[in-house]
Amino acid sequence: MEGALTARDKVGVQDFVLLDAYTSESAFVDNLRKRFSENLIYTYIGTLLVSVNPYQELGIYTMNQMELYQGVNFFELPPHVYAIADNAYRMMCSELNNHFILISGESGAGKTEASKKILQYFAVTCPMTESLQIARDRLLLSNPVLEAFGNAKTLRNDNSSRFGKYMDIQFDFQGIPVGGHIISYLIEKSRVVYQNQGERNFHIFYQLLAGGEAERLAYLGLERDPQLYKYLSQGHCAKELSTNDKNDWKTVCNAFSVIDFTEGDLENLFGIIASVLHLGNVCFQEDDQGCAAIPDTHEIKWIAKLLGVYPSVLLEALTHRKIEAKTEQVICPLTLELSVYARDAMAKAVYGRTFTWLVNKINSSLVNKDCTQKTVIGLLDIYGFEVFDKNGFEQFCINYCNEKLQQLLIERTLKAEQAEYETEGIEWEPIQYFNNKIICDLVEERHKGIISILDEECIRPGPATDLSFLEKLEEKVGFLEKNNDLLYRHLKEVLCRCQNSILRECFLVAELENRRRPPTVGTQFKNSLSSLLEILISKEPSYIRCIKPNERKEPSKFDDFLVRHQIKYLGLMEHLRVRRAGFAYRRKYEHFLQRYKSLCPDTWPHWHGPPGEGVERLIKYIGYKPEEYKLGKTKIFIRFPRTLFATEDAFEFSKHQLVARIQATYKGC
Ligand code: AD9
Ligand code: MG
Repeated sequence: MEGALTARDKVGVQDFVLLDAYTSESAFVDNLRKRFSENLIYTYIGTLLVSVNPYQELGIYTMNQMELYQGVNFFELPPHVYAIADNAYRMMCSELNNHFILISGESGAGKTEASKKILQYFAVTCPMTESLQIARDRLLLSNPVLEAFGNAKTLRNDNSSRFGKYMDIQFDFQGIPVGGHIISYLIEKSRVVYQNQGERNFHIFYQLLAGGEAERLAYLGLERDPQLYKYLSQGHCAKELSTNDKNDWKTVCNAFSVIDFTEGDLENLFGIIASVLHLGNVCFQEDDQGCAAIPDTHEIKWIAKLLGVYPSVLLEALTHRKIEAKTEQVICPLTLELSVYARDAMAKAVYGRTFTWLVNKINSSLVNKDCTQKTVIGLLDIYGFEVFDKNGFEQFCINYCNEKLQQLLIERTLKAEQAEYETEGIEWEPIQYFNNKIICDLVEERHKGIISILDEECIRPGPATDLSFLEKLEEKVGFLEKNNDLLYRHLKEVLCRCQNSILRECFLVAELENRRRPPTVGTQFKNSLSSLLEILISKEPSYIRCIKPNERKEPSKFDDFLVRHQIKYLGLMEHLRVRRAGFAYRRKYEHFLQRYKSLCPDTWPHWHGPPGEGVERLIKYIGYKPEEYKLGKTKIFIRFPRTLFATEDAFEFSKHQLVARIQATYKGC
């Protein structure tokens, strides 16, 4: 008995529901810290998994571990991301319904790593046929490709996802992964043209330069040194990850070959990547009339070659603007400032749409037409909540998205809890919680929400500035230009008519004919979020909440203040309170019996009656008091953790006794 208690004191409890002082934030932090210092990075709150980034390889993702967690009852083994994956998978197979796993937490907390571990778990443990191996490999290899184009080094994370990702893994009726589908959200295009101090552009640029074959670089007109490119060197850390870049390039190239990219696709794709780099090096000068000119056309020639456009046409489009009058078109020269704006807008549009093309291309390789009956597990790895000293439009969108998902969790958790008590026939008292719906409304409400006001400012005649927007909001944010995201028509025409086949798919001529203003970025984002929520609402949820232990990306450092802050805004205390409001613990009769049957002579070694009855006998024997528990239709509900503790200790004790007895028997032999 003593031994078990000491162990608990040292390593904490593996489910917060078992914390005695469950309302205390300090006890919560203490428990996480204790476990973290023992390299136990996972802890449950009921069925929700809390994960603390260890910033080191812990050897907990081995084949042995994967085998261990297969088909095992959730609470039988220490908490693990594999248990979450396995549980969703088993439920999907037995109930033939769809699931999703929502992974949240701030930037650098370990979301992307968790999602990769889950995908690997399915790839390794699910049944497989030879013909479907390629589907599995493509699912796995879509990751390095999307990370190369969508991730970047930021101050918070060396491999920060700069897009949101929802991935459906599709399974056939035998539980074999047969295909998938990816939806991406709002890639951070502004990074293509500008990076903060200490940050980089998207990995792919550096990978191409570090790892690309000499002939390829020569063909693209590129030099190896990233410092030579303006779009790569503003953060002053272009060379920092260069060894990884070289290796990652190989991984990405291998992935491309498995995901069905032709040599032609790659030529076009890297033609685009290279032309973005050339574009960044296009320099403008002001002529006598105050108009922009491009004195050195070296870069223009390379872009023209790579994209298949006439150099003179491109040059004109970068320095002039077409204005449509009623009957004629007038071509006006641009000022230096506007030319720089046009150049950067082109780079962002080209990169952003190429990223969407890439996702579509991967999706077409993940389609499985032969399999009609499919269930899915969706993995949502969205960019984490982030706050910088200076926050822009991106942070606004990212954080809004996190608020929406938090709202989903609150509603689903409470709903699920209530529904469970109802179906099990147990009474329950609803509890108070902070519903962040008001925050979401503030952003998205029609006419009054921030996005509506922002849109109004963007379309209003007369000079709309961040200032006039500010006056309306009376707050210090601003982001008209990013919301508008305008690419001058002149440049759009060039891109629609270029020879690069990827860009021709991305910029359709029909777009030129459509005179209506496209929806703003904020509105598009709001709409795509609401369709994401529709996707999620129809599925059974599992949650992983990731926590970042320190700001320095270091192993074994646990910053109490930082962790406490995350616990707060992730709503973990509330989640725990909800879980504990009625009954701290619940377990299916079969599972409860299976674990503790050795404690009662009536149920040990075999119980032959209905499991509910077996549990009744068992708890009577070990002496549960009536106020300590309730029996539902299929589950036992235990009100206080100490009750389960006592049972658990008794179980440990009986196990030790059993082992001692066996050892004594063998000694005698
Ligand atoms: V962001 O919102 O995309 O900026 P994430 O996705 O939450 O962020 P990520 O998964 O990329 O963070 O983790 C950051 C880094 O922490 C990884 O590159 C690893 O170096 C490290 N990490 C995260 N999880 C683990 C883990 N389970 N084991 C070991 C880890 N290292
Ligand atoms: Mg990530």
